[in-house]
Amino acid sequence: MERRSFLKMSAAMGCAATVAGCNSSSSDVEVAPTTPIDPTTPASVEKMNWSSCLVNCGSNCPVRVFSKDGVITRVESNFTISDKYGDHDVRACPRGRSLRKRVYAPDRLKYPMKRVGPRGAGQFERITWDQALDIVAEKLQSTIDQHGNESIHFTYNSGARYHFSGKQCLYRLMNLKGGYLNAYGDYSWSQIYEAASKTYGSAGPGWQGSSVSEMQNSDLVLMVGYNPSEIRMSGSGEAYDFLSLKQSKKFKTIIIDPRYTDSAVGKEDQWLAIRPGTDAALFEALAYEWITNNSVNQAFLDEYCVGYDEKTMPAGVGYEESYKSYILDNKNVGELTAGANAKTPAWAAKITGIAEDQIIELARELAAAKAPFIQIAASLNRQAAGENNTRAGYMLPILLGQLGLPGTNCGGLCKGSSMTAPSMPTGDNPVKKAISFFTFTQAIEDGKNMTVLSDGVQGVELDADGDGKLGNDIKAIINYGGNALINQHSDVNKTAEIIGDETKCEFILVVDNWMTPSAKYADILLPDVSWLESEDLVNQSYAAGDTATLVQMSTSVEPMFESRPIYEVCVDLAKRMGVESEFTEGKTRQDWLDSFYATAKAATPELPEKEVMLKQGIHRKYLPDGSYIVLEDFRNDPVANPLGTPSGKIEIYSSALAEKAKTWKLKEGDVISALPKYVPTWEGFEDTKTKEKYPLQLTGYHTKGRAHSSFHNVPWLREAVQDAVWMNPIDAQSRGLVTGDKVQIFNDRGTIEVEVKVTPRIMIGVTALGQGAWFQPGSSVDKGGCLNVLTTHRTTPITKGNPQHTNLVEIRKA
Ligand SMILES: Nc1nc2c(c(=O)[nH]1)N[C@H]1C(S)=C(S)[C@@H](COP(=O)(O)OP(=O)(O)OC[C@H]3O[C@@H](n4cnc5c(=O)[nH]c(N)nc54)[C@H](O)[C@@H]3O)O[C@H]1N2
Ligand SMILES: Nc1nc2c(c(=O)[nH]1)N[C@H]1C(S)=C(S)[C@@H](COP(=O)(O)OP(=O)(O)OC[C@H]3O[C@@H](n4cnc5c(=O)[nH]c(N)nc54)[C@H](O)[C@@H]3O)O[C@H]1N2
Ligand SMILES: [Mo]
Repeated sequence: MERRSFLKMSAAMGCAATVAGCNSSSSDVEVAPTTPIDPTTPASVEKMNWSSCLVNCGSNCPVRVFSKDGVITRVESNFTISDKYGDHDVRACPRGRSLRKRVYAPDRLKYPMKRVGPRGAGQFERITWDQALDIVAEKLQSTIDQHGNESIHFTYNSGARYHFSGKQCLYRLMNLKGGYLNAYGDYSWSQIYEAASKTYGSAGPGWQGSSVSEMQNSDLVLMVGYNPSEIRMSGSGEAYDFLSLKQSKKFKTIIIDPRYTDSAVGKEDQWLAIRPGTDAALFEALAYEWITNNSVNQAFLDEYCVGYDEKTMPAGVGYEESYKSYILDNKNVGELTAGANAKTPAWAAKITGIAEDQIIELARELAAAKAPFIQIAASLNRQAAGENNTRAGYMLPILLGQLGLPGTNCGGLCKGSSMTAPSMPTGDNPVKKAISFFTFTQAIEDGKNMTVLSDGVQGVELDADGDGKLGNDIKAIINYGGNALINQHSDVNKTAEIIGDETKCEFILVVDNWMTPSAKYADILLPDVSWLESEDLVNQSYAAGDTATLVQMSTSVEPMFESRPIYEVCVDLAKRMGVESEFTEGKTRQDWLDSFYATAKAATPELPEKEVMLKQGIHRKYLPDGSYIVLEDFRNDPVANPLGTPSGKIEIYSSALAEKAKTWKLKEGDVISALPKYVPTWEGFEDTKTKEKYPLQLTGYHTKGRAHSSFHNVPWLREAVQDAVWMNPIDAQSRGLVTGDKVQIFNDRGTIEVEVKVTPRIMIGVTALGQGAWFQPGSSVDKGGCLNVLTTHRTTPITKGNPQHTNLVEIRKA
């Protein structure tokens, strides 16, 4: 790069010469931080490009990027249309609006780098692109030759939702080279997928329930852990839909959450504080009330479901294994008397912390509602018994027969509207073996001995004893656009040990924009371009609520320093690895982009020509496919439209799970059950043994100030949203803590230091911390405040997923 433009960019970045990843050049980069831009500067002297905030919050918001002489001056959101709901702008939240700070962050990666110190220490030296790509190609090839394709693994990554030049390019390259070890599931919804597919026959109804718009036809919206105001913040997003519909005052809202969230704060009709991980006990008590008061929808249960009572049990399974018998703890058909272990409101009150009379009242209100809209949020699936929690939640609409009808939801997450924008085709992975995304650390340590029945390995041959082994370890990792190599994965201290050992995983490639905690573990670290330096056509992502969008991104500024788009990097790697023509299919970068645009236009004919889109930036449509009622077809005609379950019906009793319960090898305390059940778990409220040492429950949440770990390096956002652990005044008083105190949160896995926020917005005995702060290695106390120092590698029982909201801790003054 020319020295002049390097200095200009360094100036824009306020580059601190000592920051890792920013230190390779001489001290001539020590310049004053960015001069503030006069907000009255007329736009006419600036250039404006459309771009998009491609973070994983569920919406890819459009942003307008203003620049002058090749330097970004400001970022604004979309305000071109109107504020009328349904015809509204799609305005980015403060994250999207702070993108200038992120592009010019001092820890921006500038050059390809090679590790020189111990792995994880963050010591690198600058190398050329040719040197870097030679090493990467050689390492990948030699790993394939020595250990096989199944020893190469991609860690989970959701940080850059590009369609063209993103992670798909790397998957495509590796598929052309014989593939890699697959991962199934994800940190967001693994246990939901399992719960929904066992109950409804596909994962769809779980992560795609009814659209938010159906709330208009509801009289009671029950939000169990659902917090749109903090997790769906975009201008097109569910928060805006929810609040706009809420203003119509047609429906009552009841929120069940350990925290008094922003979705509540005065707008809710009722907040019921619940202990994390105990929702299933509440659901069972509601079931008890409905069964004993004859308010279950018996006709619906008889016609549409399997396993409620003696009438619909699978062949050979008796009433005593039915849901009704379980709830009543009564083995006699037709009797409503409660056994000693009946799931009564009094029983559930002790577990959940919700008073008995409030549970009874909630049962009454839900039963009386004409069209209850029930959403069981993903936070319940990120608990130690996540699969059972979620299945138990689906029982609410099922027992009431309130699904497939206007204004109702099956318990799933709201379906977002969508318009098609194609992505780089990845091709098929020739390797069929797969591990749960969450067990990659185990597969590095001892993948060879991971099995189907113990560890949920998929796609392997079964031995004579009916089990099958993965048979190999992970030897190389590709980490693109993700921070789950360490920061977003659990038990950071243990993870650091595993990935820090070069004899186990022999090669780690990281591609990112910033010197993140995961980037520090790279052997080769490659600098990607940022969103604002990229051209792409992206859609609304996966959870943009009722407004679908297409956004035409164009490059606002040239790629900074030596950063390069991953598409180009993959072409160069493909050349080195002998698959260039297969990779490019003879197309240029522009050919790909043009063909993607043509495909998008074919799917959405009213999309203007690209020239027009470059100027207007966004094409949007409110409910392009109308309002969606989940399982409507099945409800209308269950014979013509059977579900994908073995019985074709809603499976309250799952024979597939009954079989797994018999055959799978589980850790002590783990439960797989044919019926959805409340399970008292390790490090849950009822784990009295661990509570002797660590008496406080600690749940994570997705904070407004970041998306996961993304945007942690934007000081504006750190100021706007405090990273503090929430604690009830009663718990604080007994520990002598006041708001603003530095505290240490600790358990057997580690200690972190953060501030405390003392607030009645969290229930007694429970604490909560926003996840995603960056781990700061090097001392026994993580001063970065990364929640995952405290979380465990132990998996959920069925999907071997992430129970990251289940933790017991103690807190003391630092
Ligand atoms: N304790 C706890 N842990 C959790 C969760 C929790 O609730 N509690 N939530 C989990 C969930 S649901 C998820 S989805 C995961 C998310 O985990 P990740 O998918 O790892 O998400 P991020 O932390 O946002 O990391 C995204 C990375 O992408 C990088 N990036 C951004 N833009 C670009 C780009 O243009 N190019 C490249 N190459 N890189 C880019 C960012 O710098 C960042 O390092 O975290 C999980 N971890
Ligand atoms: N601002 C922001 N938005 C995001 C993200 C982000 O990082 N930041 N991440 C995005 C991604 S990838 C995902 S997967 C989603 C995650 O979406 P969710 O999984 O729904 O988000 P969480 O914040 O983990 O949990 C939501 C609420 O559940 C509560 N909660 C925790 N445990 C329990 C429990 O056991 N029972 C009940 N009833 N409530 C509980 C928390 O206090 C929190 O208020 O958010 C997306 N949106
Ligand atoms: Mo997620």
